[in-house]
Amino acid sequence: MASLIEIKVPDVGNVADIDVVDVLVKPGDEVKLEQTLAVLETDKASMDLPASAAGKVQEVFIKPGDKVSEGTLIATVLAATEESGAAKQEEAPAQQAPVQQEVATAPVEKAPEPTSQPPVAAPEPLTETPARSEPGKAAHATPAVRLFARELGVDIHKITNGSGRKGRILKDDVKNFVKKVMTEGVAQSGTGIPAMPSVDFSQFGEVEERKLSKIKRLTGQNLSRVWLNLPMVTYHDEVDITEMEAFRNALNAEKSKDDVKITGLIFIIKALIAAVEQFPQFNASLSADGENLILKRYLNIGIAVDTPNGLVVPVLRNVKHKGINELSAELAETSNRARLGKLMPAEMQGGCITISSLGGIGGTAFTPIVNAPEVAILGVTRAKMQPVWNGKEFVPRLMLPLDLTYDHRVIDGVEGAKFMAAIKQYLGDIRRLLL
Ligand code: CAO
Repeated sequence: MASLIEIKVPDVGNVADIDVVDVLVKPGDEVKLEQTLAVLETDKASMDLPASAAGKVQEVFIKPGDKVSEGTLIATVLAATEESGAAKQEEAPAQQAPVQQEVATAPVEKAPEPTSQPPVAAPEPLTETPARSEPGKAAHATPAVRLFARELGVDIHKITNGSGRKGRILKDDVKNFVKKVMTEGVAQSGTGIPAMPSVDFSQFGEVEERKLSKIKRLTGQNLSRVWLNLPMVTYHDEVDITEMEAFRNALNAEKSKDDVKITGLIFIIKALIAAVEQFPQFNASLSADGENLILKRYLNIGIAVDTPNGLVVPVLRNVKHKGINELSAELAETSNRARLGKLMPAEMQGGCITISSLGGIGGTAFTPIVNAPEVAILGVTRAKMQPVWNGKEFVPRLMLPLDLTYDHRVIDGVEGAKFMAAIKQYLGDIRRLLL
């Protein structure tokens, strides 16, 4: 006996119009449970939509380029009924809704948390949304121009006067529309920053144009907004982690081959927790009117993770009472899922302060951008052995460079320096974490 299962986009919070970037199955394909049916992309992550039932695909209702929301029908699957467990399904025709509330656990991004400090008046969104498009009324433009507009996120229906024959919308009209919106938006923000000119690089040599991933595009927009809105200062220092490293190596030596190894980052997380408890203004956000500081009694730490689709920031929750091993296991598991694009939206929300570690790669210093509405971010680059003067002689010590960027509206320079000094104390002598 077989039953027809409708696979729909599950509860995705408040996010609508999620891009479908790839559809990996077609009618007639046999799919296994949890096999990826489609890849969705939101502003922070590219995510797989897994099959919540095994069987033969009957119909696929989406294609790349579509936009989906919670409840959108993805596909129907004819599944062999099993007697046990969640796989047991009711037989029903595909049209009969809802046949079966198959809740695929697709990690789809929720709307970003409301920020406590709204950005300056942003340019009017360029993105085409079904709500704004005039149903049934096609814009007067060739498919190539429509594609060009879509790539720039422009709602072609908003371009009213095409400069082509009989008002046809041309590529230049799309470019001019973008320029106009950007310039007006910047003017509204009061920054007066002129738009970057568009350059035809092909006049200098061969070029290839590659589309940025959605995460990169939206991360870029967010970073620019933070950069323009927050007066940020980055304070650099370095800390002697020779003893900490000896302890870390000793701990790792006790571990078996299959255990998660402890990286230095875990000690940095512990030191950051202790420092935040000492300086609660670092676990705060400005209220929307900029008049009050919202101090948080909970502490969640965001960790910037590099993934093939771009930067994501999963959040380690309620870290105050978590130990080194627990944090290590959680970080390894979370960053692994981040790289596979399998993070749930909620896992990237609610951070209080972020760490961006480039230490596994190198560097001597950098200036990370605050993950607003948080007020500070700690950057880490590569520790290296250095000759350090101890009053009598130079001795080899392992020195770790740290970079603290903070929102200067909330954190004073002295507070920043004291906060860094506390982190240094904890990392320099980790016994202090017990105090
Ligand atoms: N100094 C010296 N060595 C370091 C180090 C440091 N500061 N930090 C990490 N390492 C070493 C680790 O000990 C590990 O060594 P072994 O392979 O010998 O065990 C190696 O580098 C790789 O570490 P890792 O990167 O896998 O692990 P981590 O816990 O240090 O970091 C994570 C985890 C998820 C933060 C990291 O993998 C990552 O994605 N970093 C990129 C973050 C990013 O993109 N930041 C930029 C954002 S823009 O502001």
